[in-house]
Amino acid sequence: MPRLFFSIELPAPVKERLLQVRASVAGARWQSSAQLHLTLLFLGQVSEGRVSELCDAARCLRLPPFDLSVAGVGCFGQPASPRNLWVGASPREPLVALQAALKENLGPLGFEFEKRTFRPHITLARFKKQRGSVAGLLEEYRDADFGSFQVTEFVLYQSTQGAGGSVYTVVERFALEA
Ligand code: 2AM
Repeated sequence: MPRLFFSIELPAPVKERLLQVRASVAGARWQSSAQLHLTLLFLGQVSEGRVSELCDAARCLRLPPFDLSVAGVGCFGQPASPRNLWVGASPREPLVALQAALKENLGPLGFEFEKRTFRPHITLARFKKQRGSVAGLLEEYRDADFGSFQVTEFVLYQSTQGAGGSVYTVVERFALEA
């Protein structure tokens, strides 16, 4: 069964700036350019036979494009022993609205999703058990601006395991149009 999630892709110039945050921190598994993304809604395993239904429902959304600014590095967990180093995205409202609309369309069809509160973020690094401190990076990049762009579409990604970590492939793109 494919492992799926809805996501927003990032433009190359934003990715280039994000890759510059990479530093030598124990246990960090830094995301490659191809892995950098913003998750809108994580679905997990979806049976093959339901993927087209999922895409049909996502295609029905009618939401306008919006501007997104990528700025500010933070972490989940304690800075001295983080689980995840991320960069924020704002404003939150259009992201929350997009996630809510997806849930509203998919819920009645029986799709299940992550119950966690939505905290829009772009993961820069995940950490293994032995974790080094990111306090210095937070200090340096807390207010860093990585650029803005117009979000004109979102994508359904399939996640598979490759030698270099997760490989994300686009299943379908969905245009945002008012
Ligand atoms: P993360 O970057 O904070 O780990 C693919 O795994 C994407 O889905 C990642 O961006 C991941 O967020 C997100 N995601 C959300 N919920 C998840 C879950 N329960 N398991 C794995 N990934 C999840």
